[in-house]
Amino acid sequence: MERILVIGAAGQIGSELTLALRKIYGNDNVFATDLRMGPKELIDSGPYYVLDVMDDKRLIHFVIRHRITQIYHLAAVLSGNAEKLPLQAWHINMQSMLNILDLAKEVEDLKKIFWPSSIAVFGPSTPPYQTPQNTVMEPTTVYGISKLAGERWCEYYNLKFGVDVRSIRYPGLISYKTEAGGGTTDYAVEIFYEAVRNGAYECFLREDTELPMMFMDDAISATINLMEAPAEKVKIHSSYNLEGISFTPAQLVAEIRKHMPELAVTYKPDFRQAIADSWPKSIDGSVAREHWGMEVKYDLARMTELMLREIKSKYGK
Ligand code: NAD
Ligand code: AKB
Repeated sequence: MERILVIGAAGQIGSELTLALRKIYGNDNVFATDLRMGPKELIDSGPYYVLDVMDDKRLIHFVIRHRITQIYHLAAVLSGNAEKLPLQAWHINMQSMLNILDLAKEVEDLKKIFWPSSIAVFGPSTPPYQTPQNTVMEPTTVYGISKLAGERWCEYYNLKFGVDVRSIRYPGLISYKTEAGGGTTDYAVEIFYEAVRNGAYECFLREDTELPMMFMDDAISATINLMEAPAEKVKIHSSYNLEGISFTPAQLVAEIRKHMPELAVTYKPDFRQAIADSWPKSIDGSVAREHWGMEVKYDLARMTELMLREIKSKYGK
């Protein structure tokens, strides 16, 4: 029987992934943890604990006491916030993952780790269109440097100690359950909330900034498929490229205006523009498709329609 620990469960991905895992493995077998209290649905549906992943002693006790067999480690400082406090972000992002990889090496029951990487591992010298699985990786953000170093550590622990660690380079994720925080792709979530709440949005990226994105349901399915794939199919233990949809703010605005023609948008690029400019515009996910059958169900039109419907219903509109 699997007993799963989700770290960073109150965040944008964790709040949805935890519920999806509880559906598969049973509510009582999926332990949600975070530095802060999470959404009600998460607390009411299964075990929820406040736990700091940096507290390695408490972490090891928790894993042993609850006989944890898999960890999804989602706690991190994202790209925009990391640029404000680079050394703190480096420390949190690196030390937390090393605590967990080391735990997996030592604790016999702990069989599998999921750790997310990002398109931020790529940099300005990477081919920007259909960025391949293996290519030049010279990130210029502290977040990207921490993700690239993290990928190298994952592969190292797999090669040296046989740790079964699996990873995906998520693009920008778009979802309606929990608002995004601290990232560069967050504009593509914020715009839906502001469109519904105020009918207007000031975008912090230029209108022609193309970035790789994905709807959360596709990302959750990919994550669970990768974690459930037979070991022989998972041939990469650094991280897999994930191909979703690519669009610019202007293209997203045009799609939203098909439903809300009155939406007013202005553009005021800030420090996150330089981060976005250093990232790829689209990703080649053929290796993930070939190895473990990655699939994408949501295109821009389907995602936009669903985001607006769900956020409107959240605000009773
Ligand atoms: P998020 O910021 O929404 O959630 C992270 C959660 O971690 C928060 O709830 C936070 O309270 C918690 N946390 C922070 N420090 C902690 C600590 N010391 N101990 C325990 N919990 C702590 O982030 P997210 O968007 O859900 O991203 C999750 C992971 O996926 C991160 O590693 C991120 O880099 C990666 N990722 C996310 C995206 C995206 O678009 N959301 C894209 C690429 C990669
Ligand atoms: C961010 O913008 O920092 C994240 C990411 C793509 O890693 N959404």
